[in-house]
Amino acid sequence: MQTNRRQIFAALLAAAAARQVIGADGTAIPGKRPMILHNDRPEDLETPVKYFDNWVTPVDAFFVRQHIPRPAAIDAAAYRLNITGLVSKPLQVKLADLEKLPQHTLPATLECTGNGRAFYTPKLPGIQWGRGAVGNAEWSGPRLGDVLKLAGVDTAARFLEIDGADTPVMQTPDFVRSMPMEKALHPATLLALKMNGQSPDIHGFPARLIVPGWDGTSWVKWVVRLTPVAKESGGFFMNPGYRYPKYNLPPGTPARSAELEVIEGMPVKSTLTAPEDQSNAVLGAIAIRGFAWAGENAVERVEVSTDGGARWQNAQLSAQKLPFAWRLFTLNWTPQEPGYYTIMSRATDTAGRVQPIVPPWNPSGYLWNGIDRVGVTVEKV
Ligand SMILES: Nc1nc2c(c(=O)[nH]1)N[C@H]1C(S)=C(S)[C@@H](COP(=O)(O)O)O[C@H]1N2
Ligand SMILES: [Mo]
Repeated sequence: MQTNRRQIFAALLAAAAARQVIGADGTAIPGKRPMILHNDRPEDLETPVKYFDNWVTPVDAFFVRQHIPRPAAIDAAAYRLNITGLVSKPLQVKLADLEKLPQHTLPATLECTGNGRAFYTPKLPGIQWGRGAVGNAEWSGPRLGDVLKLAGVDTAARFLEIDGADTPVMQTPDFVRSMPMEKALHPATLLALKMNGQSPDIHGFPARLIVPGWDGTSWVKWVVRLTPVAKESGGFFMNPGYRYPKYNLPPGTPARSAELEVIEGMPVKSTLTAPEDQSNAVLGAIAIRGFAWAGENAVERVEVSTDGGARWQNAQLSAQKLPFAWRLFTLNWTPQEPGYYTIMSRATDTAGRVQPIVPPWNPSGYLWNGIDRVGVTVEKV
């Protein structure tokens, strides 16, 4: 016991020196800076907001959500992607075949459906994600439509079922998802082989889906099977998992299954990254920063308030106004007096959707997009 403790302590120190995440058993999670650890096996890692200074979130700072243990290391040469179901000819595609197809690069924001669950009242079970189950990366690979064309999709296929190499354990069933064929064949939907020009690594090596504008649940990692089907797939992660009320429910109430539907697009949302919540600042110029995103739309405007929402002013936005990807915002603020300030941010998208003060309640704590807020104490030195 004593030795074991000492070994774990040594591993902790070594991992801290190497800027890695460590699980409760002292094992390092490869390739990650210190993250907010929700679970270590399988890994659920949240990005601390202080890492969010760039438009592109580095792979070593990107959040991780795994429902079941990630597969044992996949050998690139042995990897096969099975295309089965409603196709002209079932195929086994090699990684080299995917690399031969035209490659496209798309910046897109990936957000876990449960990001912000911790902010719902009443409290909900499930991972208490705060602000950091989201990231923006540049994804490269063939169009999913070009991959499917290799096998030829039947006209009877209305949905695409996707399975990853991770397999069920004990009570947790396999992570299998489906999406309407229209979204699967959309030219922006990719089977990414690269993330920020690197291997996707723990984010689904060698191939993971990019479903721009849709919540993370559809972005299947470690893809090993694509199956065009006639009907939406069943399975735990389609039903009852990842469903959202068709109309708003009173806070704290459950939903009947007939009142729920599959989550597809994401709402408009902004997140403040500076100043840090509950921090102190010196009276003078203070930079307010953050990022905003809007599912399949682009961000049109971000307003910031420094007085608890009484007055709002437009923040400055990064130049690129793209669908699917977030925009950074900044506002230079010079408070005139010391004291405690509540800073808030509110995004509006190109479709006119505005971030609400109170997001609709839902029994699973999905899609939190309430106006963000941080508190800062400004002191005269
Ligand atoms: N094969 C597989 N794909 C998956 C998951 C999973 O558990 N297994 N989790 C999904 C969920 S809910 C999210 S939010 C994203 C997270 O992607 P990341 O770990 O690359 O951040 O992957 C999705 N794809
Ligand atoms: Mo998720």
